[in-house]
Amino acid sequence: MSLPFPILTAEEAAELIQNGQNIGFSGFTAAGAAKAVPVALAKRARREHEAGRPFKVGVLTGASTGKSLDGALAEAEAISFRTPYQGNATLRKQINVGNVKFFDMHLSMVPQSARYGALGKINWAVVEACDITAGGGIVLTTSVGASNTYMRLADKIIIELNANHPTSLLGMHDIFEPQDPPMRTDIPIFSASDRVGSPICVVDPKKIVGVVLTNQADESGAFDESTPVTDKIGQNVADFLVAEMRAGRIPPQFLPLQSGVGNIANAVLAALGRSTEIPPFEMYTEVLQDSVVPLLENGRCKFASTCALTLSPEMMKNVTGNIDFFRNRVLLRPQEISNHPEIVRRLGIVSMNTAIEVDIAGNVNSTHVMGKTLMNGIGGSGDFTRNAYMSIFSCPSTAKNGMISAIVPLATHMDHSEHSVNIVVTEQGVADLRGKDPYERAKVLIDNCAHPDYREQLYDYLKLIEAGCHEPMSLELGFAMHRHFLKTGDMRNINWGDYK
Ligand code: 0RQ
Repeated sequence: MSLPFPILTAEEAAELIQNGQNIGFSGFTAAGAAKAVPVALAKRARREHEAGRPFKVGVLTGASTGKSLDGALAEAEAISFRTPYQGNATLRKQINVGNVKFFDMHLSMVPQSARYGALGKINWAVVEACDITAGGGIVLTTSVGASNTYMRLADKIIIELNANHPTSLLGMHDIFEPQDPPMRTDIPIFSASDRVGSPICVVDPKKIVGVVLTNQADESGAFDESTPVTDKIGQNVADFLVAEMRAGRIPPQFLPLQSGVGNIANAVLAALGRSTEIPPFEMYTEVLQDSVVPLLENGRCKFASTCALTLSPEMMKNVTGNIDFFRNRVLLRPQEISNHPEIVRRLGIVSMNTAIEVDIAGNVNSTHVMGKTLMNGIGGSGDFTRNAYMSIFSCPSTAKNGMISAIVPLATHMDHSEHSVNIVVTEQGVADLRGKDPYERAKVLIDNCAHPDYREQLYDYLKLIEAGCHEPMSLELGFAMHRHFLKTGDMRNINWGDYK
């Protein structure tokens, strides 16, 4: 291929980036994440550190990335700040001890915040592509994330041209970036399959300072085997949605689904696919995981609009091996559009995300263990939850071998408030919070979702709440179960009097 751009090695590209600069990387999950340049940049950072010189960069991405990006840069202690969602163990540790500044954002807001200048200057965009034209037409790979915006805003662009992704991905993307107010208009998406943009990102070719040739698969891991608990959660969600359809609260043609990431989300979708009563459905979501590919193949899922194809390497081969089939059934959109509140509300999406803990009023913590330790981030869960037709949160009723209850008196961190959370599902059952006052919600959450080991003590908490309050809230005892865990290593068998 002959291109009017310098072909650089990853090391040469990394040499161009200076200490203190900010980089907008491609990658929404490990799908489509830049791989070669961040590894080279990490090596450079180590060399600089060994020579006694500081070297850190600001890292902006679409969402979490792969081990070659967040992993390599974190291990080299080369990240000054990071936003948004991340999922890397080393980076998480550095964030939690305060070595890396991290601010969590709703994923739909990232491109707009970058445009408004709230994320600082974007010096570089480092973006993976499967094809590039001489005029600066970039065909992205397995995700869009915020790459279109980063490339437009950045002073300079480095493209990782990855031969592992077929150029036939052309046509799977729909790139659209709204104008900023007061020039913003509607986004004319009325069904999951509507196209409103361009199949390529068009960038100023003068900004492309180099192309790095790579050949590397996405670093998306395979999923854990499902467990009886994740299977039961998935089945509970599917049964609930069938009942909603029978009751006429979901129309017979069904509503588009959004699903978060992880093993639980994968199990939920597998259960929905198995359900014979749920008609073939569409997805308007941010991440497409392995479980959806067979559903697309067998027609259970008719169409999927997403921001990323987060597939294990084996499943990715199915897609690339039958690309014409999938190009007609999958659309990859920028996160600003895949997660856009306007469209989520218009399409009447049923959102399905994961909680760390849910309090008895229905507030959800998705991000911080014991209110203090960051897990991953809010991701797109808030974009969808706040605007969905019906928002569902699921999680196992307990964590850490039963020693932590997911249903607690008061959530130690608030990501999704009781005003946005409609349905909570654990392996124990389903709590439908709609139309219920705070005490009714508390009762249905304890009865249907809490593990039997915790039901009595949660009722004891309710009894201790003084009469005449609207919310079942004790300022003294709200976090007593968490304090009991920190003291004894177990939330069970609390003596509430000890914490008064
Ligand atoms: O710990 O890793 O040590 O085993 O949290 O929990 O049950 O394996 O579930 O992988 O789906 O992760 C909410 C973190 C769940 C994730 C969260 C511990 C538990 C385990 C993982 P180990 P599971 P998952 C999509 C949209 C963000 C919100 C969202 C997440 C580990 O789904 O980041 O959905 N969601 N965003 O033991 C202590 C508790 C715990 C707990 C779980 N109450 N206390 N530890 N764990 N509950 C993202 C994007 O937009 C891209």
